[in-house]
Amino acid sequence: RRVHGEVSAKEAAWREVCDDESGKGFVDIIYEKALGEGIAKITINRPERRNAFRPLTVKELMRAFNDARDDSTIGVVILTGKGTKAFCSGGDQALRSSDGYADFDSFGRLNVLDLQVQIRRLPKPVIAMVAGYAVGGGHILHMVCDLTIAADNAVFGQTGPKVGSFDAGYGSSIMSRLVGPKKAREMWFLSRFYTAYEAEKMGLINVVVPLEILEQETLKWCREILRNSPTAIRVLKSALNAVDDGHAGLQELGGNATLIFYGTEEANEGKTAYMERRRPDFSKFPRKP
Ligand code: S0N
Repeated sequence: RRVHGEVSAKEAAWREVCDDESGKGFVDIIYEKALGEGIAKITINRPERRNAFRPLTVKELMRAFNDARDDSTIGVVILTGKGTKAFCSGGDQALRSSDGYADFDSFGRLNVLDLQVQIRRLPKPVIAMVAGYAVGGGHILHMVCDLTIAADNAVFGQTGPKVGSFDAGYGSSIMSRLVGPKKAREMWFLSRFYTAYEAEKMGLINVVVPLEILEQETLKWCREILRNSPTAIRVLKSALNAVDDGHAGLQELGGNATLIFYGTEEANEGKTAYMERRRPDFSKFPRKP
């Protein structure tokens, strides 16, 4: 019998990462990597606004996620909010204008939609680590993450119909997949808030843990994932999203098949023959049943 041993719950040694674009620290987020662990942590850092996001927040989040994707030492990404009061309270309503959210530009935008797609397509698991409120667009962010680990003080819900907004994209379709079409209608139409335990019961999140051990437990989940085959995880993430994401989902899954095929002798024979200006010889490769 193989013994795998307990997964460590020790604290991580976080090292802050600068913004590639400015060469300095980020403004609206904190981006860290756990030394020697393969774990990245991205924290929305606007606690005075319950971690509501503005366009700059989303741009910084996208740069950090992009870095985590490109860094081959990183295998899992944690998305969280600063403090214990909120994971994220959605779009910053003070900056909402008639064409989206505007901070330093004279026009508005809904760039959080690009972030949702980016998380969904990132070929590594993204774990939402939720303390406090995950509401509005913040609730959608946790839903597009692969896993959600919630503290016992977490609160989940949509506010759109109360504040004159809605997410008719992933915010509706993924929710319906997670909790079922009836419960999704309830969540959107009534715009109620739900406790962490109610959310767990309806399949909206994976687990509820005491607030004091939220990060510890999340790190355990990360370390357990990191013991497993990165390629298997990568293909599984795209496979689990493929049907719902339509052509884009199939493209992601298909891209993984190509990536794996490129590592075979058969694929290499095709490329080598082209480079050597000869006809490829695929005769030695079996046509498997
Ligand atoms: C989160 C709530 C329930 C917390 O209540 P609590 O603990 O009583 O704190 P407050 O006193 O209310 O808040 C503390 C301070 O933080 C500010 N603040 C909180 N949330 C926001 C926010 N979202 N925007 C701006 N400021 C916020 C408060 O104003 C307060 O500040 P001070 O101290 O100065 O008074 C509670 O705060 C709450 O209900 N917040 C609002 C939640 C909400 O309605 N969010 C927006 C929902 N909509 C979206 O997120 C849409 C965004 C989106 O993802 C999207 C997707 C698809 C298509 C379009 C969009 C889109 O962008 O519109």
